[in-house]
Amino acid sequence: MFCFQCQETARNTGCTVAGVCGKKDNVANLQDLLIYVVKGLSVVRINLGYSNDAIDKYIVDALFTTITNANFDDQDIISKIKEGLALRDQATPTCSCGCSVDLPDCVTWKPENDEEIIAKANSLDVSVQATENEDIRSLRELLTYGVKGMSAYLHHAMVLGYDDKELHKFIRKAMASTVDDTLSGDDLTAFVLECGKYVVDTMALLDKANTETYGHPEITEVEIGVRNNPAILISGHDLKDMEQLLEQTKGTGVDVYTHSEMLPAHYYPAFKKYDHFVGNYGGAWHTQKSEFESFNGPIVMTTNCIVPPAESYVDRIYTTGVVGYPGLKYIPVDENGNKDFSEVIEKAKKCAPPKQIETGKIVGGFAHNQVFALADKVVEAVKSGAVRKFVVMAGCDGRHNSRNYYTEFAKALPEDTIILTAGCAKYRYNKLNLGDIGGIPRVLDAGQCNDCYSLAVIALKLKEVFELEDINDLPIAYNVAWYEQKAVAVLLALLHLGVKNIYLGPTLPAFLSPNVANVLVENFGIGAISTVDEDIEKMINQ
Ligand code: SF4
Ligand code: SF3
Repeated sequence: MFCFQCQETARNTGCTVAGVCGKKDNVANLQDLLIYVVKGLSVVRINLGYSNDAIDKYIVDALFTTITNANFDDQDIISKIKEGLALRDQATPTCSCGCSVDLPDCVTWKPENDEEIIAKANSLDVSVQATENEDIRSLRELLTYGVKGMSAYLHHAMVLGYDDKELHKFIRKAMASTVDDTLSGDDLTAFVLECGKYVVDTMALLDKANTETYGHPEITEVEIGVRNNPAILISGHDLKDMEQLLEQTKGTGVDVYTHSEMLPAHYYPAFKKYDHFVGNYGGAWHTQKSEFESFNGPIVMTTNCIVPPAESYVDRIYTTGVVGYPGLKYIPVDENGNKDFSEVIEKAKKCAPPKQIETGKIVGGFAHNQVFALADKVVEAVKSGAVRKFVVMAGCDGRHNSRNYYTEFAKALPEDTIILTAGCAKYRYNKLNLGDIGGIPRVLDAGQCNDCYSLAVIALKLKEVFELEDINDLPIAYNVAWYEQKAVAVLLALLHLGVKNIYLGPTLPAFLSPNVANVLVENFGIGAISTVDEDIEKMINQ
C-alpha cells in the first residue's frame, strides 16, 4: 500500500505498511482500485459520450467511500468495484473494428474473478506511485482529493434530493484527466484551480439543500451534559439520517445526542421540535473510543470519521451510508431513501443511560443567515475598533498532540479578535469560554466543515459592506487546520474565491511535491504554521 491522502500519514510522507488511521494494506489497495474504476468510468463517459444517472451516482458514492475514516471493509469495497465494472462495461460499446485499442487500461481491464480483482488492487498499476514524475503525481492526487471532498458534499446534497449535472460533469472530467498522459503540469494545475470553483458550487448546493429542508441555522445553546434515559449517539455529517432517527425515536423513551460533526444539527430549526434531542456528547472524532465506551448506548456512524472500534462497544456501533467496517451492523437505505433504525432503538432500550463526562453548554449556529441578522452589530463593532480582526480557524481536528497549537492559539488571541469556525477543528477551543465582544461571542461556529461556505458568504458580504475591491483587504486572517480530503476541497474553494495568505497546519500535505507547494506559496501565499507567538504576530499584529 501507499497512501498519503491525509494529514496524519506516516512520517508525513506516506503510510506503507498499514494506515495510521487503521486502514489495512489490502483495504488501502482495494480503495486505490475503486478509484481506478472511477477513472475508467469517467473516461468512458467523456470519450464515448454516454450519459447515465446511475454512473454519476456511483462515481460520487465511490469517491466518498475512499475518504479517510469512512470505509474499512474489504468486502464492501470489492462489491463496489464489481458494481462499477458492471456499469463501465454496460456503457462501453463493443465494436469489432478495434476502436477501443486507444482506451486506457482503467477502461479495458476485465477481471475474471475475485482473485484477479485482489491481484489488480495489489499491483502498481492502480497505485498512487504508478505516476513516476513527482509533480504530475502530486497534481493528480491534489485534484483527486479535492474531488473526493467535493463528492462527499455532493452526496449529502443528493440524499436530500438536490443535484446539478455540471458538478458531475466536472468530476468526470477531473478524474479522467488523472489518467491522461498528454496533460502537462500546467494543464493539471488549471484543473486543480477549476476544482475550487466547483467545490464552491457544491457547497452552495448543499447549503441550499440543508437550509431549504431544515431551515436556517440559528443561535443555539447546546447542552453537553446528559439526562438519565437510555440514548443513541449519532455522528458524521448526514442530516437526513439525523431527521429519520429523531422521527423514529419520538415517544420511545430513548434520547438522542450528537457527536463530533453532528453537533450543528442542533442549530437547525427543524430539529429543535424534538424534546428527546438532548445535546452533544464528547468532542471531535479522534476522542470517540473513550466517549463511545462511556456513552453506554448505541452509536450510529453516518459518515466519516469512524475509527477501528474498541471491544467495549463493538456490539453497539452501527454504520450506514458509505461507512463500512468489517463485522459491524449496517443500516441500509430503501429505494425511497428511508432507513429503519428500529434495531438501534431496541438496542438502546437495553443499555444504561450515558455516563456524564462534562457539564455546561456550547453556543453555535452562526451560519450566514444568522450572522447577517447580526450584521449591524458586527459592522459597528469593526468600525468602532471593538473587533480588530476575525480569524478563520475552520477545518478538521486530529489525534496529534501538535494540534494543541490550536487551543493555545485561540487562548493567546487578543480579546478584540473573533474566531470564525466550521468543521470539527472547533473542538480544540469551543469549550474555553472565550467570552464575547459587545454580545458577539468570540467563537462563531457556522456548523459542519461544509458550512465553510457560510464563512465565505460572510466574508463576501463584509467586502460589500465595507466597499472593498479585494477580499484580502478585510480584517480576516486564515489559520486553517486540515486532516482529510474535505478540507483539501475547502482549501481549493478558498483559493478560488481569491483568498490569499492562508496558514495551513499542523503540517503541509505530504502529497504536495516541493514544486507544487512552491506554486501555492508563490501564487497564493499559503504558508505553514510555526509557533503560537510568531503566528499571532504575523496574522494579527501585522
Ligand atoms: Fe495513512 Fe491517512 Fe491514508 Fe489512513 S488515510 S492510510 S492515515 S494517509
Ligand atoms: Fe472532522 Fe472527520 Fe474533517 Fe467534517 S469529522 S471535519 S475530520
